[in-house]
Amino acid sequence: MIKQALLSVSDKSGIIEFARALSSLGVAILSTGGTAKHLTEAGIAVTEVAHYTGFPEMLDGRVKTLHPKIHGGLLARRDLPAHMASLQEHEIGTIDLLVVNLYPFAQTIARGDCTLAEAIENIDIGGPAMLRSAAKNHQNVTVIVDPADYSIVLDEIRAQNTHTVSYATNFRLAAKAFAHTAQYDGAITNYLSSLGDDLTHTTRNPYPAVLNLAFEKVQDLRYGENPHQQAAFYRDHNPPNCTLANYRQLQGKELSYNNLADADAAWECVRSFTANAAEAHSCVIVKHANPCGAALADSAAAAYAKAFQTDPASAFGGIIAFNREVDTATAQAVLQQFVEVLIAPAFSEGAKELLSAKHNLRVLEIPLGQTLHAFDLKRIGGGLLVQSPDAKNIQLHELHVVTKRHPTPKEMEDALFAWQVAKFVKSNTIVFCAQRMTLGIGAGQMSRIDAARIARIKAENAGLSLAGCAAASDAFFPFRDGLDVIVAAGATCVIQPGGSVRDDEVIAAADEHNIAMVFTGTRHFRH
Ligand code: 93A
Repeated sequence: MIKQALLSVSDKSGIIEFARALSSLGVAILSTGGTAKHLTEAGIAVTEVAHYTGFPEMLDGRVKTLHPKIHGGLLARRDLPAHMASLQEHEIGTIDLLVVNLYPFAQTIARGDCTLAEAIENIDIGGPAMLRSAAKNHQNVTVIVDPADYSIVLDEIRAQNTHTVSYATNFRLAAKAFAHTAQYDGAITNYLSSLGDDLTHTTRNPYPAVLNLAFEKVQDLRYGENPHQQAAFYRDHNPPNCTLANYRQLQGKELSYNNLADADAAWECVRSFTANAAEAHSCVIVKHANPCGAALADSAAAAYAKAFQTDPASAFGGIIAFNREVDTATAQAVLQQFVEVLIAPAFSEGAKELLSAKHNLRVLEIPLGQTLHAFDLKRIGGGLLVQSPDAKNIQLHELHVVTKRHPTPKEMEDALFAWQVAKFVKSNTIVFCAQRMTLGIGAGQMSRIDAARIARIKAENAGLSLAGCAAASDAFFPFRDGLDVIVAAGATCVIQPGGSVRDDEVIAAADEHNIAMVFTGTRHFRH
């Protein structure tokens, strides 16, 4: 039951009408200096908090409501006799409704001429403390931060002759109050960190506060994708330890923006093989965010040799990732080429020694594991797109052979390998594979048929035969033309999601060519 309310607002819009309505319902009103004056002038009876606590507002208003009589009244659990006895012992009344909105920090710093001292004075301390007390005790207390909620709460109080607000409303308002204080602290964090580490406050950090709420800044980077762009690396507060953000750099030059982005693409792809083939060594070479070679083999060196064969020209200056320890033989092979970054869960002592001769080469150690980060974020103009990561790994029982001819076990193995790599290639994607290695990768094309043509050209350039190989397509074929190119190149088995309105046409084409085709029912667009 709402018997006593505390009103302390910087934004005074609607407060007179709300207070008058509360008063007429018999609710006693406590209020801080400015709010009390505003209400008294409107003829509403209020008790000043200073009078109520017996303490004057102090330190230029820095201490107004920070008192046990206020926080005791907000925090006491009405269902616990011990809490109620404490209130009684200290002559503290319950506060059942709290209305607070905070010092206008964001508006203050938005003024171009705002000084640091002014900004600091506009950091509200007592307001957020009360909001948090009331919101924590939402079982018993109604908390309002937004004038838009005045009428909702009033309607509820009036509707119940017990003068109560429902638990559902209290809960919703509590969440809103915590969101309000979190945003408020975010704005303060943003402002203070924007002043930089330099205590003369002459440099500015260009990155917004919201980043500090969800992430922590690891470092500023020399530049972004291009030298005229500013950049920094932020990581999750608790990133899964098998993700890139947990790299340990053993040697080499400072990592750049593009190094980090490409290293992530390589690491995510290479570690994805571990779940399916626990014993195999996988190697992935990435250039400009796309794999340009991927392979599985019985040793790291063999996996590297196969991955490198796919596209030696593109592998120049690439990022190379392994899912197993890099040994001396592998280090020796890798050092034959120009490599930007080398990543593995471990490096043998011999490998470390060899690699150290190339002191510019960046070598990263990351623990192996399967955990994914919680969300993918992508900036768009004026907003943000959020999605769960593409964690789908196809299970054998989900595969559906749609052609008259079934894949041979070898074709099926090649197809599944191709499918796994395709997931990590930018769309539109066609990947040719055989013998657990990529033979040609067509990445990032606007049309699927061109992705197929490019994958074929890549294989030809590398002198690799596509006869009898498998091909994966990250999404369905809208027409049979893409499939025709793939079959003409030599593939005898195709794996793709299916789901096109022209699936029948595409399946008929596959039957006409006497190849095997498997539908996964899952698409792996990657943009
Ligand atoms: O300076 S404070 O952080 N110290 C306090 O104890 C305190 N209590 C409430 N600011 C405090 N407030 C804030 O005063 C409220 O959050 C509200 O924004 C403002 C209302 O002051 P007035 O009623 O004097 O206009």
